[in-house]
Amino acid sequence: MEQTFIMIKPDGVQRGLVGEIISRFEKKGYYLKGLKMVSVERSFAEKHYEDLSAKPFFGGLVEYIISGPVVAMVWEGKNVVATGRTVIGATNPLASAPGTIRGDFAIEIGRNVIHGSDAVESAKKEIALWFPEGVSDWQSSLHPWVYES
Ligand code: IDP
Ligand code: MG
Repeated sequence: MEQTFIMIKPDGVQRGLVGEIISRFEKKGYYLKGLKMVSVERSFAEKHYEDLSAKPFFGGLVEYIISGPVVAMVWEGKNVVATGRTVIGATNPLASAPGTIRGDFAIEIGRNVIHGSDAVESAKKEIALWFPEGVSDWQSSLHPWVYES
C-alpha cells in the first residue's frame, strides 16, 4: 500500500496541533507507520526542500523549519499521498478549504502548519531521508472495517 511523508511544522507543534492532526489522519482510516519529534539541522532542511532552493522564499522557509522541533510521520493507506494533500489543503491557507488542516488552522503561507509529500516518488524520497532507520510494519486488525478487501 501507498505511504506518504507528513511533517507537522514548528508552528503546528508550538500551537498544540499535534494531537488534532494525528487524529484527523487516524480517523480517516490511515495507518501510522512512523513517528518522531526532531529538530533538524539547517543542512537537512535545505536537503528536504532542495527542489525549492531557487525560490525567493527559500531562506525564510529553511529558517521556519529549523525554528523548533517538528513531528515527522509516515502514514499508509489507499491513495494516501494525494488524499493526504487534500486533507492538508492548499499551500496558501487563505485559499485552503474549510475542513482542511490549513483551512482550519492557518492564515499565512509561511506558517501553514504542515507538510505532505506531493507525489508517490517524492514520498519515497522523503521517507528515506527522514526515516533511514525504517518504519514499523504493523497491520491494523480494523482493516476489514475500513477496506472492502
Ligand atoms: P506545499 O507545502 O503545499 O507542498 P510547496 O510549493 O512545496 O507547497 O512549498 C513548500 C513550503 O514553502 C510551503 O508549504 C510554504 O510553507 C512555503 N512557501 C511556498 N510558497 C511560499 C511563498 O510564496 N512564500 C512563503 N513561503 C512559501
Ligand atoms: Mg511541496
